[in-house]
Amino acid sequence: MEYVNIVGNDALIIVDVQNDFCPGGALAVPEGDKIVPVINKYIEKFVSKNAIVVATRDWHPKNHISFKEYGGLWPVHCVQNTWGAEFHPMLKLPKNVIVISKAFKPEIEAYSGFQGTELDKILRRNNVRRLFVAGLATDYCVKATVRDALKLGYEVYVLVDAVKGVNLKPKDSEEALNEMVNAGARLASFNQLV
Ligand code: VGL
Ligand code: ZN
Repeated sequence: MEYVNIVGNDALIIVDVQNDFCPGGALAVPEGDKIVPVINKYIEKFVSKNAIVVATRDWHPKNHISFKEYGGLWPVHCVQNTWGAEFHPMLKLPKNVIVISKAFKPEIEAYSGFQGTELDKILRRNNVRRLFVAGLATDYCVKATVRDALKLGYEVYVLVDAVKGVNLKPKDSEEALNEMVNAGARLASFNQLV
């Protein structure tokens, strides 16, 4: 097993761990909340190394294009300043977490945390080269974020024990992980990080 030593300019990217993507929410990922305690362990590890913690959030206006009534695929979810858009209550984000809101314009869908945001600029400013990606959903926003990160030149680790997928089709998450690896991502789990 390959070990990965976390250092101060590494970044943990927590994708969309919001109420609406967890059981009880409008677009629940099955068992989406099960990853929360695992992500909390990663947060502790990254904080202990003085590394960077980023949390992205889906942050839609009420009339967002991704909603069914506006021609999109999804039920209304993650509407700005509602309970559904809040981070899961058990997620222990550190005080200095960097929150990145995305897909906040009515006409623009953004699965990736990089699309239409300052994420790349902020990471560059902090000399970040390696990203460790956790969160929801493996087959949508996690995949899109990882693919953009690789295109932008980051080294990317997908934290396989800290992601969960929607699986509209049963194998979507598995295929998403394969696609990410084929695009250059590495897979890692908690016991590999030191
Ligand atoms: C997401 C569907 C719609 C995600 C966001 O965070 O994966 N999925 N909006
Ligand atoms: Zn969305």
